[in-house]
Amino acid sequence: MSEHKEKLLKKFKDKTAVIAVLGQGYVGLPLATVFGEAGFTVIGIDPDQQKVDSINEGKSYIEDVPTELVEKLVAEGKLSATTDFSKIKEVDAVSICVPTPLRKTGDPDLSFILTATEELKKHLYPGLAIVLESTTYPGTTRELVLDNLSQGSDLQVGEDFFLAFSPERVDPGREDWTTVNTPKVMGGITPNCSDVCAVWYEQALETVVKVTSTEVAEMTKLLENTFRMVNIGLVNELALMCNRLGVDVWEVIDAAATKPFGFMKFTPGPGLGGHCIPIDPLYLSWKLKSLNYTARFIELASEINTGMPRYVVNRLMEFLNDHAKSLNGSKILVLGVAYKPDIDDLRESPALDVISLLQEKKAEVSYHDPFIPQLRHETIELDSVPNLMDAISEADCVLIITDHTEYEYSDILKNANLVLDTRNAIGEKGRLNDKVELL
Ligand code: SAJ
Repeated sequence: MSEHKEKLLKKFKDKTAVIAVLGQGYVGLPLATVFGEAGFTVIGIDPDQQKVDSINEGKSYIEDVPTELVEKLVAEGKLSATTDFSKIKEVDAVSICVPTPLRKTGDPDLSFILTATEELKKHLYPGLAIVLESTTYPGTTRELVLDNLSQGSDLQVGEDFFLAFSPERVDPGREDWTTVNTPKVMGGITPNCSDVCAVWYEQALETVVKVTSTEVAEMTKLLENTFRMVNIGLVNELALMCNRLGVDVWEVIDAAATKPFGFMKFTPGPGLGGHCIPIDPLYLSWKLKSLNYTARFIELASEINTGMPRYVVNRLMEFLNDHAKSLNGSKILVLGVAYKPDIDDLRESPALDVISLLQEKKAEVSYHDPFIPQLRHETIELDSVPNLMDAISEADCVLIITDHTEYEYSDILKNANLVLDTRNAIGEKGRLNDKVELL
C-alpha cells in the first residue's frame, strides 16, 4: 500500500486529519459542520468575507445549520473559516463545494471549479485527498481537475495524492434526509482514490456508496436530477393535454398515484425553479452536444418547463376573458414567488417570468410571499403586500404560483374574486368552485 494512503487512512480513522471545505454555501457549510461534529478539525475556505466572519463569530447563515452548532464547533476549535486559500497547505483533505451555474448563453460556468483547482495546484503536496462535490458533466474531475493538478507535477494520482467525485445530495429545508444520513456516492480516479476518500467520508456520514470511477459518480447525480426534470416536464405537458381534453389533470395524477408500484407522482406547475433541477441536466446535454449527440428528452423537457410561465399567463387571460375582463389593467395578486414552498430562495423561480410577462401585458401586478419581503429582479421592483386579505379582496384575480404551507387557502377562496391555482393548493373546494380555475 502507498505510504501516503496508509498515513491518510490512519489520520481519517483517528480523526487527526485536518479538513478544508472550499465553498461555504448550502452544501459546504453543512458538510464542514458534519466533519467537525465527527471530530475533525475543519477550515471553511470561502472568498466571501461576510460568510467567513459569520462562521468565526459562531453564526450560521444557512437554514439547515443551527447557529448553536457553529458556535459550539468554533468554540471547541473544530471549525474556523478564512478567505486565504493558502491554508490548503496545512490540511490533509479538501472538499470542493463551489457553484456550477450556467452562463447566460446556457453553457456551463466552470470558473469556480477552475479557480479552486488553480488554488489547489499551488498547494498540492504528497498525501493530499481531494473530493469534488459540485454538480458537473461527466469527465470534469478527470479532464479539468486532474489534468490541471498534474500539469508540471511529478506527483502520481492514486499514489501521492487522491482525487474523487462525490455528488452533493442536499435538499435545502429538508429535515428527514440530511447530510449525515443521505447515502453518499463516491467515485475515484483510481481504486486507491475511491478507498481513501470513502474511508474519509465514512467517518462522518452513515452510508458511502463506492463506484468505479469519477465519471460514474458525476453521471449518477445528473441521472437523479434529469429524472426529476424530465418527469416534471411530462406532467406539465400532461396538464396542457388535459386542458385541451377538458379533463382535470390533478384528478388524473391523484388517481394514477393510487398505483402502489411502477408509478411516481409529480405535479404540474408554473415552471421549474431552483439552482439544481433546471440547470444540472443542461450540463449533460451540453457535454453530449460536444460528442455530436442530442439529448432529446432533456431538450424537450426543458422546452416544456420553460414554456410554462407563458402558458400560465395565457390561461389567466382566457380565465379573465370568461369573466369579461382583460388582463390589461386588471389587478393581479401573485401568491408565493419562491421557487418552491416554505423557503426563501428565488433562484430560477418561475414567478419571476410570470410577473415579467404580466407587466408586459400591462396588468397591475402585486405579490405576497411570507419568505420574500422584497422582489428586485431585472425590471421587477415590488414589495410583498402588507395586508394579504385586503390585497386578495381588491384583486381581480389571485394567481397562486407557490403554495406555501402557511397560507389559509379557505380564507383565500372566501375573499378572492377569482383564483387561478397553478398548484391545486386549494384542493377539492377549489375544483368545485366556479371562481377558481386550475392549471
Ligand atoms: N416541481 C414541480 N413539480 C414537481 C416537483 C417539483 O413543478 O412534481 C418544481 C418545483 O416547484 C420547483 C422545481 O420543480 O420549482 C424543483 O423542485 P424540487 O422539488 O426538485 O426541489 P429542488 O430544486 O430543491 O431539488 C432538490 C434537489 N436536490 C439536489 O439536487 C441536491 C433534488 O435532487 C431533490 O430530489 C429535491 O430537492 C427534493 O426531492 O425535494
